[in-house]
Parts: sequence; C-alpha cells; structure tokens
Amino acid sequence: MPAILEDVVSKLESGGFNNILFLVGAGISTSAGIPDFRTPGTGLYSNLTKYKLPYPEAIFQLSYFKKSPEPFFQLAREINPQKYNQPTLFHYFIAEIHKRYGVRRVYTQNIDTLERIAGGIPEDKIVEAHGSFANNKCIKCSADMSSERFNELLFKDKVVRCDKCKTGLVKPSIVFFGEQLPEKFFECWDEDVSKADLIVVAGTSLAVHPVAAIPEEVKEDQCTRVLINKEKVGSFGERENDLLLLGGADEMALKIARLCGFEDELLELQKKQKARSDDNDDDESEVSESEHSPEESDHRAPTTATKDEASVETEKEAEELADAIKDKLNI
Ligand code: CNA
Repeated sequence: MPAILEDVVSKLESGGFNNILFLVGAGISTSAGIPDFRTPGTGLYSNLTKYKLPYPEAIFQLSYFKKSPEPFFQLAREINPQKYNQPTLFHYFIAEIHKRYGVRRVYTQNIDTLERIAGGIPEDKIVEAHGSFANNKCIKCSADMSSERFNELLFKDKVVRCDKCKTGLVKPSIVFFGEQLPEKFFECWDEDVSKADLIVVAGTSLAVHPVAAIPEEVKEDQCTRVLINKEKVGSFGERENDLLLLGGADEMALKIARLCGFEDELLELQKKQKARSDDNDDDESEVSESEHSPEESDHRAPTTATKDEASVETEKEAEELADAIKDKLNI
C-alpha cells in the first residue's frame, strides 16, 4: 500500500522524522519565471534554436564553451539571478519545514541560488550539487571574478574575459556536463542517504546523475519517499513507502502547509520577504540613480516617497501579491 499524505503529515508533526532530506530541481523555480530544461514547449531545451547548437546539451559542455562561448553567455543573461531573484512559495516551504521540524540537508540541482535568497536554511545544510552563479573563475588562469564584475561584463560584452590574464573565458561555478560535482556533495552523500527517514523530491526529472541516484539509495525499510512533481519520475511508486503528489510544487507546498497548520505563516513569510526585497531594490535604485545621474535624481527627489511611505507602498503591494497567489492557486 502506498503512503498516505495525512499519515506522513501526522508523523512529521509528531516529530517522527529525524533526518529529512530535500532534493529539488528546476521545477521549483519555474513559478519565479525561470524556465526548466525538459518541460516540452516552455523548457530551455525546447527553445534553443536561437542559439544554433549542434545538440541541446552543448550549451553546458566545456569543450563546446571553449570553442563557442556566446550561446552560454547569452543564456546566462537570460537566466541570471540578478534578473530572477524572487524565491517561490516552495523555497519558503523548505525553510518553514526546517524551522518547524528540522531538515538534515537540501540537495539542489538549481543554479539560481534561490534557496539562499529565501533564507532560513543554514549554509552547511544546502548542497548546490550543480554549482551556482555565486562564484566565477577564469578557465585559463583560475583567477576569481566577483559576481558584480561578472554581471557588469556579461551585460556589456558578448563574452566575459578575465581581468587578470585578459584572454581566458570566465565561467560561473556551474557544473557543466563531464565536470566534477562539488566536494561537499560527496562529503554529505553517504551519511545522508544512510540516515534519511524522509526524502522530499520536487521539481526534477531525475535525469541527471549522480544526483538522480539519491532517492534510489535511501533505505527502503527506513525512508518515506515523497515526490512533488508535475509528472512521475524515477522509480517513484515502486516502493511501499512512496507518496506521489503530482502537480505544481507551490500548490502542493500550500496543501501540506494547510494540513500542518502553517499555511498562513507560509504566505506571510513570502509576503514579508517580497516586501523586504522590493525595499532593497528601491534603495539600490535610489543609490545608483544618484550615483549615475545626479540631475535625474535631483529632478525626481520631490516625488520620491519617504522610507516609511515606501514601506507602506511595498507592504500594500505584498498584500496584493499574496491575494493574487491565493487567487491563482484557488484557495
Ligand atoms: P528538468 O529536467 O527540466 O526537470 C524539471 C521537472 O520539474 C520536470 O519533471 C517537470 O515536469 C517538473 N516541473 C516543472 N515545473 C514544475 C512545477 N511548477 N511544479 C512541479 N514540477 C514541475 O530539470 P532538473 O532540475 O531535473 O534537471 C537538472 C538540471 C536543470 C540541473 O543541472 C540544473 O542546473 C538545470 N536547470 C536549473 C535551473 C534553475 O536553476 N532554476 C533552470 C533550468 C535548468
């Protein structure tokens, strides 16, 4: 008999899970506006014709990047975390589960750093298995480049070259096909899979190894496996302790939060973070406007709201956002 959601929730609430793992993929970030890879029609692999690649995976292959770096940099502009920096409800759901019940580890295949931006999960618990846009290195001389400088060059030039050796291409610390995964992944793997008693796999096609092996390696007699995804993937459904929640990640997160009694807190958390980040965006644009264009900044000064007025504005916007989410999710 497959696991039942209400039973899993009641075990969670009574503290019955002590080693909870999350394994997430691009599907938990699609509602932030970032396309995944493999969803037909909207996924990046369906929309690569403009990059004129010999085959879709070439865009993440080191040998191809060295020869033809433009497609990768074009894609990096399109899915840049500077552009998409709003975590989804599911990101906040993971943080809330950690706050309430404790999470052992979050394995993410995503490179968008939205787990970090959402906050609430200590860094040592997050394994960015395929790296991220957070660090950048020259592939020739290995010099580091800050994200600020990388983005500055990325949005100015066709390709990003090293400030130090001047010729080497600079690549974000995203793991390309054939590259080694970060050491942290291998350091955590053994103990995590042997201790896991609940694994929540969400928004992934489980097509990329070795990450895809994690849900296969957790112990069948000890670990409940929950799949939250638009489609059935991997071997989910073959074990007695499997629970399949097929649908959108945000919707499923809200459903579980409702059963656990923290739905309102979850929506509130997203609302507050959104207000905070809008506030920061306003501060940054005020600074950059006055830095780059004093005349324009002076001109605008009388119409710019005070800090308190701005907060009220963003609070209002955040409330409208929460209502819109509720509308969208039919709750
Ligand atoms: P994938 O192969 O594109 O699979 C995505 C999965 O999520 C599919 O099974 C979809 O059906 C499912 N899905 C899509 N939208 C939703 C949704 N709203 N709710 C629930 N399920 C949904 O992506 P994977 O992550 O499995 O593949 C691993 C690759 C993708 C990694 O190397 C990533 O670096 C790479 N990637 C990351 C991002 C990102 O960082 N946001 C974006 C695109 C690709």
